[in-house]
Amino acid sequence: MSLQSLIEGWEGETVVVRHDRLCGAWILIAIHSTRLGPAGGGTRMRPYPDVETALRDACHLAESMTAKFALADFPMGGGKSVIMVPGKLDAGAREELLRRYGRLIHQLGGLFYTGPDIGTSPEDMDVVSETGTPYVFARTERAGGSGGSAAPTARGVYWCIRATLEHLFGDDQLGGQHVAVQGAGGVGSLLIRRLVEEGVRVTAADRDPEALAALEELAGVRTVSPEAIYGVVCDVFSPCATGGVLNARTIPRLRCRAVVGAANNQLATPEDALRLREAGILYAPDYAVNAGGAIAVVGIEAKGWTREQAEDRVRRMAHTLRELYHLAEARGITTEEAARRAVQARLAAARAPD
Ligand code: PPY
Repeated sequence: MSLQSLIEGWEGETVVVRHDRLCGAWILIAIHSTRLGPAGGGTRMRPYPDVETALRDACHLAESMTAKFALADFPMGGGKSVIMVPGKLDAGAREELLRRYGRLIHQLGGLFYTGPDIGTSPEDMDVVSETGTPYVFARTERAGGSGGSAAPTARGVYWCIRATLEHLFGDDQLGGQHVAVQGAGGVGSLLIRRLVEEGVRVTAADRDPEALAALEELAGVRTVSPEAIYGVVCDVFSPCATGGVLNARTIPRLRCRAVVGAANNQLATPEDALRLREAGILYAPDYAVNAGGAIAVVGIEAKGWTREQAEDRVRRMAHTLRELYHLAEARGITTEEAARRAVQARLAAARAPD
């Protein structure tokens, strides 16, 4: 698909495209909606096969950010930035690119606020904010930020897993359940630690052997290959790595009662929500589950929330998820459709931008 047809076919508001001649990177910022507030979304940095694929990813992820903030009733719009890098950059070139990127964010003058995502860290946000301030969130605590979004994201997933167990079994007390976690990176590893601390058995997989090795000292964690994680007999499958993992190939292999995870855009296609329901698997819409990081970070850094206030808001996501489960049952629709309707209602109730 060409850039032209991608942009023409997208329902979002604005796309910012910058080719960085100095290092060959492409910076693609997708602003999906500013109806609820300025657009916010992380910065994903990685290679892609081509610019079209990178832009499609940015647009799709930006749309999820709109849904995430709307569902959490947080006054921000949805955007996402993708920096498509031409392979691995050396540390100096990478920092310079991040500074040029910060300058672009600054020039946008508040249209887009950013933070870390796959391929970028709170330390990177410190560098971006040198030129991009005040539009950069989730910097390190050393630099005056709230210290990253992985921990509140993991806590949000944790509360949503409990709400899901309660919905399925009538009891949210942890102990003895089994959760299969796909991805032991920033969010996945924190989630795994919390779950095993509370007596949950965890089976984990990650493409990076080092990430798995770091879990080996934890009692209660078993590791399997990336392919085997789908077939683990468990209560909850928790995708905490990349998107598109729930699809026609993987769903028939799942042996879980529910899917509750942190990854963005878990469904490969909208039909996969139906496929999950037909398989008898309760799906927690990803953007209902993984909003904790964005909400806590922006709340603390831009709204002056205390950490306790942020934690309250993160816990409230589990309540919203329970409501979605009930709505889906009452209406005979998928949980994804229930979430989509809730998002549409929030957006419709807001004043259209001038
Ligand atoms: C996400 O939740 O996927 C994010 O992009 C996180 C985010 C969003 C806005 C500011 C900081 C982090």
